[in-house]
Amino acid sequence: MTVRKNQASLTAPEKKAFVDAVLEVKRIGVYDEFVLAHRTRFSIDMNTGVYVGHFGPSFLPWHRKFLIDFENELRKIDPSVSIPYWDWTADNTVGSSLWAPDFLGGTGRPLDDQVMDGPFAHSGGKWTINVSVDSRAFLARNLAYRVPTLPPRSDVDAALAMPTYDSPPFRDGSAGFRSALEGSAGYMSMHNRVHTWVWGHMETSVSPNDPVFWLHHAFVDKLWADWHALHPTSAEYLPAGGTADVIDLNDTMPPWPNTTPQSMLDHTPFYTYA
Ligand SMILES: [Cu+2]
Repeated sequence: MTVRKNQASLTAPEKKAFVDAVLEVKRIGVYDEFVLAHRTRFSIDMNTGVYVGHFGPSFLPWHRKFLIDFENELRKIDPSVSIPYWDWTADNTVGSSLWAPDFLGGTGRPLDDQVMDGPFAHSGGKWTINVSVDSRAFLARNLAYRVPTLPPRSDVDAALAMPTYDSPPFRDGSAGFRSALEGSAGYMSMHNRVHTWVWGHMETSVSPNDPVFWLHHAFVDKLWADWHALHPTSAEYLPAGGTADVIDLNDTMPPWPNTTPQSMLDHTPFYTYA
């Protein structure tokens, strides 16, 4: 049984087990396949106008499947591990235990944003950036640099209160829950704002190079589940069919051959939230 927990409530051994599993998935080369898959998808999303992983309704089911696949790789290493979630409305400072050296390490140094402590510091020898968009071999962050604050709970509650999942034209800025959660006001709101707040690799198409990517998206995923619980009679996903250049409910989502939004609506066969 896979139970995803709030990262703030993890015990020291649970943190170590998660970190060790991530480092092992990295060591065997599988981690970088995920970074590459995200970069590839982001590039197609940006350049073709066919929005699958980002900027459209399938943002949520695409990332749900992406996290399930990654979690399965972690659990091949250690079946006790699951992806924790980071509630960035609560643990919203640079001093959060999330950024301590026994977990993800802290912000980057002023010179070049290089993360200098924790298990993912380049100097530790276990975390070289191989799939990138520039020449940096080290993990980079600059917490609270580009935008000083993380999204407030009031923004999350306002999104959760919206009764409609998504609406035409099913793109960036469409009315409804999905777009509000993804960040309809551009790179300074909601899910997008969190990427910007972390900065460094998290602000690029190779954002999964920073392990906080998984914790961020686990919380975004939990908010989708929370939204459904608040609106049990709303369509859990839209559009239902026949929409050009948009992933409809029963369309397959690349790169997977058999994964549709419909197949991702119920997360409970895969994991539950503590
Ligand atoms: Cu993201």
